[in-house]
Amino acid sequence: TRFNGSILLSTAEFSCRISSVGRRGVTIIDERGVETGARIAGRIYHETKPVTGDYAVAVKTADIPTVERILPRTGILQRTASSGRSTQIIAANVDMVLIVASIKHPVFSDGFVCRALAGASWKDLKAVIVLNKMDLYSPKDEELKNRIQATYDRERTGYPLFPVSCITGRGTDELLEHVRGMTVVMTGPSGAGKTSLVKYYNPSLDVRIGALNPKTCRGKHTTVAAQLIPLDKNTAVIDTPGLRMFSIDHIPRNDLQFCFPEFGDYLDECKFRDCLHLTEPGCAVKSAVENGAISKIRYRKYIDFMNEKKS
Ligand SMILES: Nc1nc2c(ncn2[C@@H]2O[C@H](COP(=O)(O)OP(=O)(O)OP(=O)(O)O)[C@@H](O)[C@H]2O)c(=O)[nH]1
Ligand SMILES: [Mg+2]
Ligand SMILES: [Zn+2]
Repeated sequence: TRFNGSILLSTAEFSCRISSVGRRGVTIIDERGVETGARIAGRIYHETKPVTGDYAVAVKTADIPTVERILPRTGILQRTASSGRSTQIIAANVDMVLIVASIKHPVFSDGFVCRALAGASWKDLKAVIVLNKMDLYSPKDEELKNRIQATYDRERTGYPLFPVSCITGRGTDELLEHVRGMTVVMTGPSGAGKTSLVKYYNPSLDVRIGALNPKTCRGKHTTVAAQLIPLDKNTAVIDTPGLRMFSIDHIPRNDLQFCFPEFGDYLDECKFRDCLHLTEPGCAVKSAVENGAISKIRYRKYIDFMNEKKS
């Protein structure tokens, strides 16, 4: 036996990372960065179903390796599954979430961005907003751009915003510097350009990029499974399928207020200790919205999400 970091490995075992999960098996990346297909030992499915980003231990067997153990996870990104009945782990062992939206095509959605930010915050993950397709920006988009910048103002929310373009490369160096040394997971609506961004960073990648539906200007759900792509030895990005909605039904109603970082300073100042910042008198959050310290749009989304939740 030998130690690899803190994991005890027998001679036949090696440590690896799950880079994608398919119906029949998974792909793994070993410590030299080589990716291969692997099977999953049957009993693992009863313990921990593997997800993209998992660290694992595999054994070499005659044909392809077998994954025998999934190591404990840190930093998972979850959402409520489309059935609404269970939570789904989108990716494991991530340090940060990149919420990839576009200035247009498809149209920018505050609903998507605010839900995804709340979902990241719920799991204590850092998050950044990537505003893609800036090459399509024209002077008539100025109002929208200013509006987005004001709504997600880093000074208030703590979320950095990176305007980028996969066509001109604008902003991509700054974004890469920001994520270096981490595993980051991308989420966003279909067609926002998540796969285009990884392809920009790694042009030799064999991944599909899909044209938008010309009528709706939305994506066609080109990426169908989460895939981990190493960018350098210590940096990896997980590309995921575009979502119609980043559901946050799994966040308890009373906890949603803590998923809006800019509410933080005001939460203790409300008149009632159990204030949910809806219609209660003496609410410090509402006063902050009225005097402009908290964005009206962010607060409106909070109210919408609260109203959607059955208490
Ligand atoms: N003009 C412009 N088009 C872009 C940019 N980035 C991506 N696109 C286009 O947007 C479309 C969708 O790109 P994808 O990378 O497949 O989008 P995605 O977010 O991965 O979509 P799903 O896999 O369906 O979730 C393609 O036609 C891309 O060429 C950009 O920066 N500027
Ligand atoms: Mg894609
Ligand atoms: Zn309040």
